[in-house]
Amino acid sequence: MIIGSNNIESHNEGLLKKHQNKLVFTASEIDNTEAIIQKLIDFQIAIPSWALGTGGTRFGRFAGGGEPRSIEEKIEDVGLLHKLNNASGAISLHIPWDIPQDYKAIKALAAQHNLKFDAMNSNTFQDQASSEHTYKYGSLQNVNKAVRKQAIAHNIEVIKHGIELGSQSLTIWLADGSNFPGQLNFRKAYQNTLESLEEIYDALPADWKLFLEYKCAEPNFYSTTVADWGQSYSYVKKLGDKAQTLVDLGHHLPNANIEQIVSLLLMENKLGGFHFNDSKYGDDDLTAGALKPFQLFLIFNELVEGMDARGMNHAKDLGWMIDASHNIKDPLEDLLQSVEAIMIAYAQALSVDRKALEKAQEENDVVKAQEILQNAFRTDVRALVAEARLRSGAALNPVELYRSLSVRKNLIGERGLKTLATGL
Ligand code: LRH
Ligand code: MN
Repeated sequence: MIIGSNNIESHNEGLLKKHQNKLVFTASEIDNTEAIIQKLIDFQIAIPSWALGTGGTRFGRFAGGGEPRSIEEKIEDVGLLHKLNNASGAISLHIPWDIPQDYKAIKALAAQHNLKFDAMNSNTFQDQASSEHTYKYGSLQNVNKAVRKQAIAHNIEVIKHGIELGSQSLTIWLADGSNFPGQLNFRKAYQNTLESLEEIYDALPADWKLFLEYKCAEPNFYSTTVADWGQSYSYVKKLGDKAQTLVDLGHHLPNANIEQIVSLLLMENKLGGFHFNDSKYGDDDLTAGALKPFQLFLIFNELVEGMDARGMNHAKDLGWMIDASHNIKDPLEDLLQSVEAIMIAYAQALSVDRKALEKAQEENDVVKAQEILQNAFRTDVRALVAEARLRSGAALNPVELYRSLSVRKNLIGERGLKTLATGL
């Protein structure tokens, strides 16, 4: 299904007056409105290829119909999102769930939808029918050198796919760990993992990055070999400048101060990027900003502060990706909501009066400092996010247009009700 610019224009016409009134009011509340709008226009969030179908849990999966059956249809779906919000300009592939058969054709199709290929994701947490060795007891940590060799070869194969597609980064998430005390020698598991990562690191092209994603638990429930920011940092510090830590918001122990972790990794120039989502209990992979919007704002507040302190380019110098799983919502509507929530948190962080905040902090004026941050969080910046879309040819209200065009009904018409997308 293709959404035409005429669909966007007629949708925006109906909403323009109300939008302009809100924009005028918002601009009267926030100083650097124009600069914020430009930064929002430049900010692109990569969409995970594995989150375009219905996700599930071990207790069940309720497919919604019209799911993409191939990498081509996944690119079309991300193209739909990008047409609606002009803020989803990249797709992040997961191998072997999305092995490109014809690089040239896939690149041409992505270009047709103004999409780039963001980080490639390897998968050494599932056995493939063709696999000689099992990852039951881990991959890069495995006591068996042949298993580690297989996992290293897979990651190098993923890099090769990425080079052909124009990607410039590899995300490694390791399910490796143990379920019971005594099962694993932590020191040997660390050494095996480091040596294996070094072989993968050596296979990286000069202009590539390796993102090492940490996770506190699941699928292992006693120890995880890359369990937190500190362990990931210790690996990427040893690997070299091309290796950095990836922060998946759902991968922390309860009450972890993620914004402080972000601040430190940025200071150490070891923050590679994000997997945005939200959660209340575990790795729930829910819509970004749906449960803890203030935490998402605080994370962007540290990002703006830390990136400006290093003179970094907000749009280009970090990996901005969503990693979510849609068990009960239309995957495309859920992704539109996640992009919106991320844009709102970024705009709020850009509206913080940094000079006044610094002054309050230097004077230990705690109340003043709090008031400055809470004022930014309580300021409605949605008109700025919508204006950025309007100026870049997208829809003022993407979810509303998605529904009024009955996109899901059309996709079911094209693909059928029972289609299942590859992924989790
Ligand atoms: C692990 C994870 C990782 C992906 C997977 C789909 O929980 O966050 O980023 O490989 O989800
Ligand atoms: Mn993730």
